[in-house]
Amino acid sequence: MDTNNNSSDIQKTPNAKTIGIILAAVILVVLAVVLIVNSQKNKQENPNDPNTYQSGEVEPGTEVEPGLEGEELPEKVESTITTETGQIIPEGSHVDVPGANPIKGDGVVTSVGEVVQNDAEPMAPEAPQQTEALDKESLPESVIKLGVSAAGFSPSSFEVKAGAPVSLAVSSTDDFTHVFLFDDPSLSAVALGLGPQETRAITFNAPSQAGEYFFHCDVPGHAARGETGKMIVK
Ligand SMILES: [Cu+2]
Repeated sequence: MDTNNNSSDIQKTPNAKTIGIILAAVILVVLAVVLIVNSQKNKQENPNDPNTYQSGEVEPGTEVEPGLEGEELPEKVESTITTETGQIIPEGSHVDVPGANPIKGDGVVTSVGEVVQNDAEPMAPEAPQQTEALDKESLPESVIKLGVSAAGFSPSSFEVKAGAPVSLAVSSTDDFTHVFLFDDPSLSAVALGLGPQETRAITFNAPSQAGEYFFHCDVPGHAARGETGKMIVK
């Protein structure tokens, strides 16, 4: 009998040990899970923590505080609108001709709202942009329209108001390529390259200085045969 009791005691002891080990393991697993859940919660609660910050987007309506001087500022985000033709322009501006520069207030600006530079490299982002080829019949009344052919510019002069926005369209009226260009380097970016029978337009700020600004066709030989004219700034 004793031996039987003893043998059952011997069997019980290892069972209790095993249960203890399992319990300890379970507690460790629960602790680990609690730690992981806590660290996840921390990430969600502190999105500004540089270690957990993931999105570079600024929520609409969030005001971006200007940084201290010398600190790199986030790129200025200008509010934009989209025109009927799908052109993205600064809010509060409009275009005279689709594809030309927007006019905001009383000045011509770039697509990001900066004042356009008449003396920039032609086609540089800060330069007034020539439009794609367009239908000259679709141009509004307010646009100044010139034709150019081997016979010269027609009309060969036009008037603008000093400092005011000007939309100018030039058409090739023969079967040749022509290039509209001002003589004065201060207007080097106000240029149009035209294929045969093509019309393109450009919107720019007239010079603030009154006077006569001569232009010509820059295709070799064309100015010499009379493709010249002048813009009168008043
Ligand atoms: Cu020409």
